[in-house]
Amino acid sequence: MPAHFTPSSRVRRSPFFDSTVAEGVTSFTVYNHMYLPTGFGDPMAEYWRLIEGVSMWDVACERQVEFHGPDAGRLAQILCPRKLDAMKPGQGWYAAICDHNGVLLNDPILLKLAQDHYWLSIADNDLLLWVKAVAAERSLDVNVGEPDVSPLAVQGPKAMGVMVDLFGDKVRQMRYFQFRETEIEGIPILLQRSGWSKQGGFELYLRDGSKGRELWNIIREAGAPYAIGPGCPNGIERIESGLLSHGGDTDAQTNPFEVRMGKYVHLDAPDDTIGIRALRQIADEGPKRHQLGIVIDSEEKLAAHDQRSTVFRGGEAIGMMTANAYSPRMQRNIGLSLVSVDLQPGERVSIDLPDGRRVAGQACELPFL
Ligand code: THG
Repeated sequence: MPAHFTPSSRVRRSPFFDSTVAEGVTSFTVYNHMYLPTGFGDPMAEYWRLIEGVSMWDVACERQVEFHGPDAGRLAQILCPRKLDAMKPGQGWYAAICDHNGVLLNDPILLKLAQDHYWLSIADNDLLLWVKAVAAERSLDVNVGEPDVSPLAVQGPKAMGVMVDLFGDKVRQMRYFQFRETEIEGIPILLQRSGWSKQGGFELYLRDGSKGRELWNIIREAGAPYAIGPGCPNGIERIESGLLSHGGDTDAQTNPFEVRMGKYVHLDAPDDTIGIRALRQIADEGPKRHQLGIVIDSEEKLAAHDQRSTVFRGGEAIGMMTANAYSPRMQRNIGLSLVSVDLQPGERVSIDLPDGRRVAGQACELPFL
């Protein structure tokens, strides 16, 4: 019998879990101690649904770290090495949260709900512990915790049609990462123009975990005229688009400059921002690695990997490929890599894939598409 996952209360189920099972989910990973669907049995249909249609994803594992209180704004600025003075309620900003050495800890979206109220919509690690410790050690007057919030993503070129039908024309005016607190058939949600794809779309942050099935069905029904179907954060599209997967594309030494997040780091952020001194020094000396794409020579469709493999130039190990997949739009096998700055776009490399195959390829700038 094949091995299987042992259910445990330590791995949390999303409010949309039962709905994804009813939709025929075939695989999960664990992200932020929660089950995250990774497939519904037809990877190509799921890919094209995202590229040409509209797809709905259980991304409740994008858990929220909430802080509320008189010092919430100060805490946000201490945590995020990006100048937040101009941030207004209703905005979301991408943030490179770093440790004191400038190592990237998480790449959340910071949401400002009010002057004294923020959420961090986090990537995979226990940022809540960090935020609690920082708030306490800096003696800040804030409450830090996790609210009852579960994002559901609606992604793809037809997502706008579904959202206009549900919420009216005003959603067209929403800028990227902008959000509104609203409701749908009495279910409280926060609606944001966002999502981990470059195909456009929205995320509905459900604010009542008992209403997961109801919300899923409302979106399913509203999306029916657009042939909406289930999907999940798509490993192929995100490589094509160069979207960062923290913990996958990064390691325990990665700083934001290495993974194309330099534009979200403001070196003139206040001196008491965690990591800012180290980041100034790294910026001054220049990062030692950078993130490049790799186009693999093979025209045959290779297996996708979400695991690292070593990249060589000549006989010399020069970094790692962190994910690869076959791109149906490019009709090429492509990968993301974190490699020495010695390696420049256009140079030839070889890669030892996790399945033991050795392939050759060429480095290139990101994104691919
Ligand atoms: N949505 C929400 N929470 C999340 C994610 C999300 N938490 C986990 C993870 N994803 C956080 N990481 C990212 C990474 C990239 C983006 C969003 C969250 C993203 N990046 C665009 C880019 O890089 O081109 C745009 C950045 C910008 O314009 O500022 O969208 O997806 N709720």
